[in-house]
Amino acid sequence: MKTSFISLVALVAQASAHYTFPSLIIKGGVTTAWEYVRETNNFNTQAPVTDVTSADFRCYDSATSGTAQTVTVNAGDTIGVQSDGTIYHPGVVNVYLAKAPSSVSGWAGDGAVWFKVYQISAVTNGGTSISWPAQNLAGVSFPLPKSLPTGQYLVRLEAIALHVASTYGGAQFYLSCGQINVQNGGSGKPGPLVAIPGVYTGYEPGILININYPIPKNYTQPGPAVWTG
Ligand SMILES: *[C@@H]1O[C@H](CO)[C@@H](O)[C@H](O)[C@H]1NC(C)=O
Ligand SMILES: [Cu+2]
Repeated sequence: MKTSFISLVALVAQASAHYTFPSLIIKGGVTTAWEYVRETNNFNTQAPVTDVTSADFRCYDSATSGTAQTVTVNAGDTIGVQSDGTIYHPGVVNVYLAKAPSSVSGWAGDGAVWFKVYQISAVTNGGTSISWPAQNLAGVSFPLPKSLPTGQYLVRLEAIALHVASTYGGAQFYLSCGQINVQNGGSGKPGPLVAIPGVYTGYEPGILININYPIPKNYTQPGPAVWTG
């Protein structure tokens, strides 16, 4: 029963070319789907979030139990987030962290608590070409800064698909939140801190954009600067 359901999900994923991000990459290995990542509403439809002001823009888990286990890592480790397929659409990626006051389990992530630790932007060439290094990746790996304070964090990856982003609300956000317990951390002060939702209006030049014509001369990555520790 379970197997046939999973193969049906795989077929639907191929047909619609959407994707979810159900796994973390820990010590180079891909973890079981929804083990350390909060199950998202679209776990069987792969449909994106398009309203950047909605509550689901944070972790997309309003219709699921939103529970997951928490995996222990060290500050300075390279970890990642893995999709159930590939990042099929042209677009960019941002990875945000938020530190829970204590246990991350069941923590909502309210308030201006999120900071960006990684991004994959576009490559422009003065209007002659634009390319998308995140496109077709299956997973996104990134370093946790060595000075990241010890504690429990939500890890939120968003892959912003821009193929139909030329009208408001057209950009598609594929996102999920994992749970990590960071040990051996430092005394860095992560920032700038933003709220999610709240970080975007949807009118940013990197979100409301026609990527096809005219070819953009430049690309402005949405969100705050990356905190590198
Ligand atoms: C390109 O740069 C200009 C000038 O700074 C800016 O107004 C525009 O929004 C940028 N375009 C994109 C797609 O980021
Ligand atoms: Cu899609």
